[in-house]
Amino acid sequence: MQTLKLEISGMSCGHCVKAVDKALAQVDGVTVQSVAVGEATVSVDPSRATSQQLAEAVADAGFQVTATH
Ligand SMILES: [Cu+2]
Repeated sequence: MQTLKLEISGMSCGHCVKAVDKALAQVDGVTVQSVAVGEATVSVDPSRATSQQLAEAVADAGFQVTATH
């Protein structure tokens, strides 16, 4: 498992946190560790999920991943 920290723009409140949490949790191979306004930390199985898939899931929820590290 690999730990990734995502920087996310467009988040402003607890509803955003919940929406991002839900979006990331739905990606196969991802375990959400924590989500706060502007950032999320996840554990990823690199053979099942890519950072691109994480960015797409966040984008589908209406937010934007600005950096992954
Ligand atoms: Cu919000």
